[in-house]
Amino acid sequence: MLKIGVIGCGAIGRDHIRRLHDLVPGAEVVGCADYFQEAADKVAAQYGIRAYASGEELIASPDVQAILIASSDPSHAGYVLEGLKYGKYVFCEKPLAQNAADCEKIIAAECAHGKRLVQVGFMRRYDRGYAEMKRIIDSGELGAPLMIHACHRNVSQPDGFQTEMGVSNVAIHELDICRWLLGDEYKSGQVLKVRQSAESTKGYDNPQIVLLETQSGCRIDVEVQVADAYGYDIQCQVVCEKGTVNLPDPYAVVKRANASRSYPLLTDWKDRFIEAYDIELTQWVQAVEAGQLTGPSAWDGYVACVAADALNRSRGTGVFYPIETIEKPALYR
Ligand code: ISE
Repeated sequence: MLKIGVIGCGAIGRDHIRRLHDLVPGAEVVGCADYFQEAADKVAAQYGIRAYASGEELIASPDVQAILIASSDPSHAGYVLEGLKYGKYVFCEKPLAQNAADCEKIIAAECAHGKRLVQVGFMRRYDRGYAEMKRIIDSGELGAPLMIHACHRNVSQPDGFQTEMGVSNVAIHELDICRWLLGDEYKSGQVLKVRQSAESTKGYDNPQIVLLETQSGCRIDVEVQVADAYGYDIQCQVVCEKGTVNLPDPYAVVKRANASRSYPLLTDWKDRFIEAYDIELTQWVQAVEAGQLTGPSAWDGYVACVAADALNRSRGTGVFYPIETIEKPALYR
C-alpha cells in the first residue's frame, strides 16, 4: 500500500481523498492537512486518518510516502519544493505554480534528483474523449492538424477570483491539452477582451478569448467564460487537412417530453472529468509503485505556466506575446 498524505481539504482535495480511499487500488490515505485546521480535522475524523498541523509537517512525516497537493493555487509550488527536499513523490493539482519562474525552481530541484518525482494534475489527458481525439490525430488518417476551436465555460467562480485566473487557473487545462493533442509547442499568444456578459458584475473579465500560434503554424482559439450562468461546458474541435475531430459531450440520457427533446448539462466541473480523475490517480499510484512516473510532468506544468504568463502579459496590448521556454532538460525528453 502506498501511504499518501493529502494537502488541501477543499472541494478537489476531499474528492481525491474519497477516490484514493474508495477506488484506487494500492492507495492508502494516511493523513491530511489544510490551511484551515478545522477542515483537516473534519476530513481526518471522517476517514480515521491523522490531521497534520501543516503541509510541511505532513511532508516531513516518515508515515507519508507520497504527497498529493490540492491546496490553493498560490501554495502549490512551495509544497512541491518541500516534497522534493525529502525526495518524495508529489502529485500536484494544476497549476504547478503561479508563474514560470517558480516552475523553473521545481524543475531544477527535480533534475537534481536525476529522476521524475512530480506529476501535474492535467487530468484531461486521461479522458476517453480527448484520448481518442489524440489517437485519431496521431494516426495521420486526417492529415496534419491545422486549427483548434475550443471553449471552457464555468457556471460561476468563488470569491476572490481575478481576471488573470481565467488563464492561470481555468484555461490552463486548454494550454496543456492543446499542445498534447497537436504534439506541437507554442510560439506566441494573446488574450482578447470581448463584449462583456451581464453576468460579469464581479470585477473580472468574462468572457475572454485566448489565441495561440504553435511552432508549426497551427492556430488555436479558446473561448473562456468563467460565469456562463447555464452549465459546465467544455468543447474542443481539432480541424485537420482531411477532416475534424470533436470532443464528445458527457453521457446523458435524452428525454422526450412536452413536445421537446432534452438532456441535462453538468454544472460541477468535478463531475465532468470524474472518470479521467479516477484513471489519473489509479495510474499515478501504479507508476509510483513501479518507480517510474509517466503522467504530465513538471515540464508540462512549466510550459503551461510560461504560456499563461505570456497570455496574461498580453492582455490589453493588442499584440501576440512570444512564448519562450528554457531548454528542455534531458529528464523530460
Ligand atoms: C478548476 O480548478 C478546474 O480544474 C476546472 O476544470 C476548471 O473548469 C475550473 O474553472 C477550475 O477552477
